[in-house]
Amino acid sequence: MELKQLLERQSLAIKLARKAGELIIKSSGELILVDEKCSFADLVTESDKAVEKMVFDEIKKQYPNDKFIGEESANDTDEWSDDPTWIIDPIDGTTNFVHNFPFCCISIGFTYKRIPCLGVIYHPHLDHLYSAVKGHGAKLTKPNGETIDIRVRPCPSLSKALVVAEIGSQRDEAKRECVFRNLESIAWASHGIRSLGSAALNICAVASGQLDAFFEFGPYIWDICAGVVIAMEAGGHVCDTTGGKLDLQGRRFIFASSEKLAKEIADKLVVQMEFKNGEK
Ligand code: 2AM
Ligand code: CA
Ligand code: CA
Ligand code: CA
Repeated sequence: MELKQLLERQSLAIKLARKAGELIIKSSGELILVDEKCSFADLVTESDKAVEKMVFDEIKKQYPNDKFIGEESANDTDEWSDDPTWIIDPIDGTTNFVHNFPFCCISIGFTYKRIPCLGVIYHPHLDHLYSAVKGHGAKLTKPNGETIDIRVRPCPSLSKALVVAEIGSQRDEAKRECVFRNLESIAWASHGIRSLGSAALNICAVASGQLDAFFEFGPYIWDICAGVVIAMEAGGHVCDTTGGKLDLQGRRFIFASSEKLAKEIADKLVVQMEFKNGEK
C-alpha cells in the first residue's frame, strides 16, 4: 500500500480516536454495564459498543471495501485476511473505565497483507495521542499540541527493569495459578511489577521509555495490533512469550526495550500458558 493511502488512513484514525475519547469521557459519569463475558471480571459497557459502532460507521463511509475486526463485534468466523483491515479495541482498560480510574484508551490498528502498518492509541484523560506508521517513527502528541518522537529507553538487564504485566480476566483456578507463578518469577528478578489495566497503554509506556518491558498471556489481536506498530517504530522488540516470532493472534505477548531483555523475560516465564481456539 502506498504511503499516501496510509497517511490518509492515519489522519482519519486520529480524528476518530479523538472523537472516541470525547465519548469515553462524556459517558464516564453515566456508566451502563451491559454484560459480563468470560467471567465476573470480564466487563462490557454500552460505551464499549457505542464507541466501536461510531468508529466503524465512520471508517466505512470513507473506506467501504476495508475489512474490520473489533472486540465488541468480533465472532469466531471473522477471518483476518491480506485485505486492508482495521483492528480496533474501542475501550482498552474497560475495568478501569467502569471503576472510574482514569487509565484507558481507544486503540486503532490497521494491517495490510497481515502486516501491522498503522497504529493510533488515544488516552483521553491525559489527552495523549500516540501514533505510528510503519517505517516512519512513533510519535506522541501532547495536550499543548506539540508532537514529539518517542523511543524506548535502553535497559541493560532484567535486574534493572521495571516491568508491567496484567493478570487478565479469567478467574478459573488453573489459569490463576499459572499467572501468579509467572508474575512471581519476574517480580523477584526485576526492580518490580506494575499492573495498570490497559495493554495498549502499557505498550505506549514502554515505547516512550517510562517502563522497560510488558508481558501478558491472553491479549487478543485488538489489544496489541496498534501497539505493535508503535512499539517497533519506537525501537523496541516484540515477540511471543517464548522469545519466538510474535503471532498477533497467539495471545502470548512480550514487548521489551531490547531483544536481550525480551529473551531474559521469556526465559524467566515458568509456565507457557496455552489458549485453545475460541477460548476466552
Ligand atoms: P479490555 O479492557 O479491552 O478488556 C488487562 O488484562 C488488559 O488485557 C486490558 O488491556 C484488557 O482489555 C486485556 N484483556 C482482555 N481480555 C483479556 C484476557 N482474556 N486475557 C488477558 N488480557 C485480556
Ligand atoms: Ca474487554
Ligand atoms: Ca483490550
Ligand atoms: Ca476493550
